[in-house]
Amino acid sequence: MAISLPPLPFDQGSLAPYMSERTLDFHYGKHHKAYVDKTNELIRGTSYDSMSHEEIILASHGNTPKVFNNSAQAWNHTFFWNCLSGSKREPSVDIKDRLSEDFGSFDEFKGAFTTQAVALFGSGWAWLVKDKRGHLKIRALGNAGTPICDGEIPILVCDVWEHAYYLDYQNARPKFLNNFWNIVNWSFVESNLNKHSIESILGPRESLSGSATV
Ligand code: MN3
Repeated sequence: MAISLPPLPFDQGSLAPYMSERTLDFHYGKHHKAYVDKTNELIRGTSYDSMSHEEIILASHGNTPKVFNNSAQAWNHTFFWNCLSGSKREPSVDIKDRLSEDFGSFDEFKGAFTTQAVALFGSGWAWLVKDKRGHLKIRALGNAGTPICDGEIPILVCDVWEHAYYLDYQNARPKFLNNFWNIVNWSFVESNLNKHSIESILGPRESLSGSATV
């Protein structure tokens, strides 16, 4: 079935000044939309057409690069928007404790995530994931890389493709990362910590009723 471009889960002006309305106009309205449209164009009339969005990603991985790149980029962007919020709420004590268990402290987690996001060469995504043993890890994945292909639960992501920050920060990725922490949706992060499969991560906005469990 066709994949969808879900509405942004926040008001488009609410992330300013950390992420401008103009950046979202392009990033969501043009880049994300293009990945969705291209995926639907590529899967029409193929065996991918009957799959859920996650099944398309898993089945095309290593087999059909164009389908994988576009469908994974579409999925990653939907996940990314869910990671953002204009409410500027602090992370809960529970999240801080959980991150401290695997990273030493909350600040050490933020530092390690920022370092890997800044160090990723070229385009890609910095992820906080829960691995198969339940440990939290940071993974910097190039291009359309997505942890669901490795059976890991995505917890938080930052898009470090240059299109994510160029209008607001030009080439200053470290500055974008520092400001990213002001717009993280910690409620979404916390809900992901309790997930054991990718099925319910994006909620009803995406059709996740398929059998793409990990
Ligand atoms: Mn992007």
